Amino acid sequence: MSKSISVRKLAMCSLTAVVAAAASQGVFAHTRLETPIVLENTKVHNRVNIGHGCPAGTARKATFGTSVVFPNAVSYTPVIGVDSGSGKVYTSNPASTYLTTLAGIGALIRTGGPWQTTGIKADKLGNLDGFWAGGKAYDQTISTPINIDFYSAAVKINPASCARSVTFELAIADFCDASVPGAAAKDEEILYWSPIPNFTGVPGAPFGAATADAARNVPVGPKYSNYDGYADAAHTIAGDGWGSPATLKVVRNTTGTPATLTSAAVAANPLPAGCTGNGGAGDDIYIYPSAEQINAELPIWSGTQQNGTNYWQ
Ligand SMILES: [Cu+2]
Repeated sequence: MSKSISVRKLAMCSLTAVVAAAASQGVFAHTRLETPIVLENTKVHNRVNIGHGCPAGTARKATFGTSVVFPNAVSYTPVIGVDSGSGKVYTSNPASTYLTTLAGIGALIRTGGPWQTTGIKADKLGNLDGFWAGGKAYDQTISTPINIDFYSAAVKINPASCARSVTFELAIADFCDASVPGAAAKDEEILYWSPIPNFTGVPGAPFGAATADAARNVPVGPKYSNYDGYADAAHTIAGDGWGSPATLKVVRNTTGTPATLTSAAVAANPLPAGCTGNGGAGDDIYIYPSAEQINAELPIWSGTQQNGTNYWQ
């Protein structure tokens, strides 16, 4: 008797835990990478996880597709921030100052995953800059995240730099209604996880909506890209979408990695002498895709190099 009660009680607790987990996913899980922090020079089977659909409120609208862009520093000039311990500061140094992997950061894996219709995005040189996927509406009111598989590249940090990490800021558009043009879309139609480089010294900053208010933490100013996602000021939820991009942080392997039974040793990439950032631990570097790249590559084309039929812009 007591045994059956305790089993029943256990089942109830489990159910409560599941419901609580589902609820917190709806509130807290944004569109983010499954593995957002990786070691340098390490290719990772990664995923874009779409945690919830479009607003308003808790009755999120179903997600129909996504468009994902990684910064490219070969065909475009990204905006770069350096944090040496007191916040990001703009630098006009080229990305090659900090990285030797300048493009080709995200390569779609054709898993036959949640969306059968997919495409890759590349620059004119064929560097992989991202991908899109869509074609079926997934109600995420209660259900699990939607996962899009891709490889994040083995990114190398320039040994001569003082970078201890390099973080790529992604531009992502999640579609709940892809029939609406980007410039006119409200949050309930397209949710933009937009990288907005609002920090010290960025030319043209601060960027933001003309209808900004302090409660939503949206600064006043001009747009950054055409896909900032503040067309619908009323529906912008703090922390959701605007200025809340998914990120891929690459950590410098300063110690090296010993050999294991299944892997070879990896040599250390120590900081050079004389690095002063963060008390000598090195600088944190942030790479934002240029507005030019977002405007060119976030739209969806049938061709891989922004050519062929335009499906959405
Ligand atoms: Cu969210």
